[in-house]
Amino acid sequence: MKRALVIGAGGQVGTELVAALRGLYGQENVLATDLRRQAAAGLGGPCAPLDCTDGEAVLAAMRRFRPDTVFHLAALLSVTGEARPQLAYRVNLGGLVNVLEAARTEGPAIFFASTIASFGPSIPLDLVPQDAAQRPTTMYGITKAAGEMICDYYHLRFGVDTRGLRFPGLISHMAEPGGGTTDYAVEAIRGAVAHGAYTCPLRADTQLDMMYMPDAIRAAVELMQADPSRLTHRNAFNVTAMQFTPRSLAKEITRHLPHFRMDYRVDPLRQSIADSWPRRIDDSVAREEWGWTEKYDLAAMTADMIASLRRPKSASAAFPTSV
Ligand code: AKB
Repeated sequence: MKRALVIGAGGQVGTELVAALRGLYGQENVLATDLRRQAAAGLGGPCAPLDCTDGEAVLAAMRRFRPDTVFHLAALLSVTGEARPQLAYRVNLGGLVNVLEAARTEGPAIFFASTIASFGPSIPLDLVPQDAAQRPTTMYGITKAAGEMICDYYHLRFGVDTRGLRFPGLISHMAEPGGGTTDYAVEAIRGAVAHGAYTCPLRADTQLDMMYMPDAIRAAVELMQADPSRLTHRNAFNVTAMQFTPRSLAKEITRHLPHFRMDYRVDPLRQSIADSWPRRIDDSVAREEWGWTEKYDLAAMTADMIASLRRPKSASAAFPTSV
């Protein structure tokens, strides 16, 4: 990888991925694009507005910039996807097909961000294996499960180098998440630092897979750098770093902020989404095929999040420069 195009760069993952890629490959070799012009411009460096549902615009961006790798991150997440299912379908699937079609002629490798939400409640939800049946019940999950298959199709049929990760809930302090069910974890830590309290929309015992953003960024970059001859799977790898419940997260936060209080006002939509997702996925295939390993567990993530949120903004903007 030498030159990367990031689509959906202004989101929670894109913000940190762009910074990491620019640290690795040079500012001028990473083009940040987003539907919202300001979101891409705010990252500094080369940027452009881009709507992934506009196939001609996607093709033109690839022709102009000539990336060898495209990180396709633009998507509506689980809660927003239930509020606007038709839009989620157009952006999450239509946008992906536009990216794959352009890649077919322009040749870059494609990173696809899939999710634990691509699984559904019809399978045992503890230690869900890599190749478990995917029968998601949210529009977000349906678009991501179908997206994985379309990515594999473009690889098998047209030779496009597609690779993807099933991200768990992602926790970060730089850009705020938006529209996800697992966002509660970020909101809880932010709430703890800002006011010592948080009202959680999920039941105290709701266990989900999670990952701290530095691990997620490293996972995406390492997967795209992996030797393709080692990859039996492609779209998409289970990856996880920790599992916790709102109750165990609250307990960990109180080790740093003893007066923190979490109370609960369960949102039925978010709870039903969370109940349809794995309590834990098995990521041993990613560990075997390209050496995935996490660096942050619940304790390390919580300590780093709290320290970063307490630091003045400019000092906390330190990006990883090597993976
Ligand atoms: C969401 O909660 O919708 C996302 C996800 C788990 O993919 N963070």
